[in-house]
Amino acid sequence: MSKSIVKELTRLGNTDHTGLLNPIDRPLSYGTAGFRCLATDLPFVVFRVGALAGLRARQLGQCIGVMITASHNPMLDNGVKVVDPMGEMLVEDWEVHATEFVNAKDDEVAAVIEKLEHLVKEGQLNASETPQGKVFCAFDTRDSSQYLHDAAKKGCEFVGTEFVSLGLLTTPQLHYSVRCENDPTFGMAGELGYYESLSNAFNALNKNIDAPNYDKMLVLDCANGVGASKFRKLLGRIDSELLEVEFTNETGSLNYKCGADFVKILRSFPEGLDAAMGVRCASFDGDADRLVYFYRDTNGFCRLLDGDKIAALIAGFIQSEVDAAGLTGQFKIGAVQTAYANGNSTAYIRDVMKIPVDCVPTGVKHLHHAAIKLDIGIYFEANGHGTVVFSQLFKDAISQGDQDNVHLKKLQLFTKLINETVGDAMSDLLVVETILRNNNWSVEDWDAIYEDAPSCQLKVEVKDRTVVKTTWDETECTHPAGLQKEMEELIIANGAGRAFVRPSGTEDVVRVYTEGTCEENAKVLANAVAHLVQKYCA
Ligand code: G16
Repeated sequence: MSKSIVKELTRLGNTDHTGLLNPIDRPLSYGTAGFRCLATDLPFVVFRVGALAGLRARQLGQCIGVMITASHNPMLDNGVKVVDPMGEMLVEDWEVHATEFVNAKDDEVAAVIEKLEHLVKEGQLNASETPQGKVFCAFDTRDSSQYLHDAAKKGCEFVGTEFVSLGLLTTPQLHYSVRCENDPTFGMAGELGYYESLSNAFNALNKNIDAPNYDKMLVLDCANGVGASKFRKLLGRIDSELLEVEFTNETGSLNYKCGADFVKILRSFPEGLDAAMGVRCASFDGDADRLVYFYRDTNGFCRLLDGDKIAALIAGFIQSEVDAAGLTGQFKIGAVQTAYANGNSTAYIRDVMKIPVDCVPTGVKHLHHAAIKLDIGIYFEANGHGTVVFSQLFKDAISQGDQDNVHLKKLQLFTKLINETVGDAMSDLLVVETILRNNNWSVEDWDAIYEDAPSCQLKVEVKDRTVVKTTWDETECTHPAGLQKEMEELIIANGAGRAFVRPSGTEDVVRVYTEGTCEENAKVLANAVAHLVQKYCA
């Protein structure tokens, strides 16, 4: 950890890490990614979140996770989020408690803790024995992460709950471990269990498949994040006849000019990666919960295969395996996207593949909730964050069916290969590679399943991004009044397309997304909308 950051954190967060006192004069809110801001603002926040997680663990008598990361954000940011017992995001009413706890003035903290202790007691009344609960905590490679981990430990111990440090992990590895700890049928908690389960499933799904169009060589941009060392460990358990990886961006500046977010937004190659034509490349983000693919086309341009294309690839594979296994029509299969999904991906999945598509607000918790209503719920955000979830009904059917049916077997292995708890770049990468080999596809074959509608994404810096408000599904802007109307006039003047804006939950910006008749047209529209945002937010 760099000495200056420790010094600064210590100054702001008390020497013993407790940071109980709130030195911030602006409200913080538990959003899609938990609390996220400059690391120097976080010690007291993480201390309180550690305490909150400890109370939640005791309320349920189960293991709860605390992840310290700011994902794709720059090195100087950090964040903290809580993982609920099944590896899912924190339940909504506890998000409200978290916001209240963190914003409590110094003289209000005791009352908030008392209220939460009351919830713990209520939880314990409903339990047959007094549950203890524990907290698993992990962190990413940021300079501030270890320090903040210590603050979480102090907070958790402050409320008397056992704290177990899992050290440096990817975010999805922590989600997976929490789930396994509470539900051992899911797998073995911890890094080793994770590697075993994924590599066994991958090796079994890929062996003895003759796929001349599939090239086992992949170039991987690790965003200089935690995914680099963790994917090396996972790869060490994978048959080298099946997959070879050239690693780039392993130890440089975190997320700087590289990583999934950089490649997705700029649609260009990350720094440090110069791929030859047609070579399959992939990018993780800083905490390895997002994945995008890309390659250099015959014109030398970077072609992006984002979360939408990954979703379409997975949906096609699952649908054909379900049909081949003789299960057609027996289970509800669906895809879940957000308003950011490329219009042509939605049309392809819904109209060509005939798989229903649901649209929900940004944030993995919204996608996850919609997906678990299905037997096979495929959810992906365009930014590369997504996974597949299966109902118990479906899992029982594939495990109790005819074990000589190779397609049932494949589906069983697939449920082990994908990390159902949350979007996971390492697991999703192995899923994509498996499907490409099974389909005997090159990256160009995959890219050709549909053509993306020309689109553009921009970030607009404004004084206060929270003045921008949208409808539930984020497709229309409700505030500031007049902005939506002027945007619609711009779309008409532009000749075609769509446009929407929303405040980011992880960065101090308003995001603009447009689609148009061609790249230039989408870009012109995006720039015009960005000017409108600046005007209305001035
Ligand atoms: C987090 C959430 C993602 C969501 C993203 C949105 O991503 O986990 O589900 O898509 O925030 O960010 P924004 O609101 O800035 O567009 P991550 O990868 O940063 O944890």
